Amino acid sequence: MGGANGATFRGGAGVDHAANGFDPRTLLREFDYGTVSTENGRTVRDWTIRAEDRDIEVAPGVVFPAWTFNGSIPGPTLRATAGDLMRVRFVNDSEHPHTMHFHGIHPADMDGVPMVGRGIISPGEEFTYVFDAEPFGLHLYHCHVGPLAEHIARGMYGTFIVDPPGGRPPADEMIMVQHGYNTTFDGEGNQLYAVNGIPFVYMNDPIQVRRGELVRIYLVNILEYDPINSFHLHGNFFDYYPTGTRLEPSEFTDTVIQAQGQRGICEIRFPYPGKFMFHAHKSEFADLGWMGFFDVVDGAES
Ligand SMILES: [Cu+2]
Repeated sequence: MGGANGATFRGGAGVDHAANGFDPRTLLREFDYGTVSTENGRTVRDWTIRAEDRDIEVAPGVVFPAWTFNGSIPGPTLRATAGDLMRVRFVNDSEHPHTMHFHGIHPADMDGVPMVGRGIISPGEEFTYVFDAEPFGLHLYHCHVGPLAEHIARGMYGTFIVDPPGGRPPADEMIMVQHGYNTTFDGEGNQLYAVNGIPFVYMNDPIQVRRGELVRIYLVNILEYDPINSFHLHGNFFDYYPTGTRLEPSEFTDTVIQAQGQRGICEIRFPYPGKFMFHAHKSEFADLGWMGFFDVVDGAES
């Protein structure tokens, strides 16, 4: 491929998802509600998350020595309802010290940072983080061990969604975690950019959505070394709910900018069928992996 399409792998070969042990096409719509039980009349959700060192093929032939939560980049999307008790057992099966630091509202000793509460979880050790699911919205979790930039850039992040009481209107829901790979390990920018683990994956396999159906994207920026990222949608506009902690949108737009750690919810309906591109509006990030397509199709509601 060349000419206007560029000498690039964006429309070419993919990576071996099976060998990687995770598939961004599945991860897109995968929400982990945990093991549910009731204690004293209250809903309790339990998860076990393992830190694992893993070699991941991030582009054809490019293997990145990642540090992960449960073997995938990003880690699993945990999901609860406001007021639930969240109990996350963290097992460090990595050769490096790590923590799980959760955003949201919780006591200091559950913050997952060095020298507070249980602090650093050494290789072979474990700790269970327990906290209330609040406030409702979209939140990050990530490792908080120094050098922090490297622990994050290696892949140690994920999201958790706290649904409002009564939930949100029915929609085709998906998670998009914006991130990158500093494959030279010089801490100077990134060589690859992606959403949900693999550059260009939704170019090679467009995300199929239904015409007229509400699409809800949980959008997060955890890109390291480059502080600002963005999401731009072609041929359409969407409602934007910063952090997802209010039920009224703050903006009707086709582009949102997120600094590192920022997140929000985008709600879209596609009036026209066909392929619609989405990408970082920083063109360099798009050219290096952060771009994809929605494929809007007519069809019966499932
Ligand atoms: Cu770490």
